[in-house]
Amino acid sequence: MLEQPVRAGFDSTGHQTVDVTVRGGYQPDSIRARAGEPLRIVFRRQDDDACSERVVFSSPRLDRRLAATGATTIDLPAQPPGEIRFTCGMGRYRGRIELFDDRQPPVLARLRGEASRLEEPIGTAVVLWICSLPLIALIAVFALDWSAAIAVAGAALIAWVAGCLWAFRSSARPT
Ligand SMILES: [Cu+2]
Repeated sequence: MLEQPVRAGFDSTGHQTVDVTVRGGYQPDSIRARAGEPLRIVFRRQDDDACSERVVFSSPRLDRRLAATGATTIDLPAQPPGEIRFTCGMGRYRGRIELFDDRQPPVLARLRGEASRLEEPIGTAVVLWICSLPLIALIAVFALDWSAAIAVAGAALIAWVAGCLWAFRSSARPT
């Protein structure tokens, strides 16, 4: 039975940390924490059930005795994104830690930002180009042959895109 995940916080010294009460189970039993940073878990026993005596982590493989009174601090080294499970010695108390990565690969993030920046001017340019096609067709009928008309249409598309990129860039305000 899993509760809503509890997000690990940061203590005054900058350690990623979370408190877990041990009483008939782990509270919270579902934790979200940032991958790639050490995680400090402070267990506090509030019962003397045999299940509260030990805590076993799946990865890194750790088996620790919990002090009968007061707090037991367990420091997990930085881990890649994924899931860590922790249980009592016989697997009756259960908890899980979800390690998430909140950083995007920089190249991907930059490409995405660039794409969303270009979307508007290029969309506008294509609409303007389609609107100008009848005019180009009209000119083609009277003055040019069809291969020349296609070249003119291509040049018009390039001109619209360049013009819109320039117009949007010069109107964009720095934020
Ligand atoms: Cu147990």
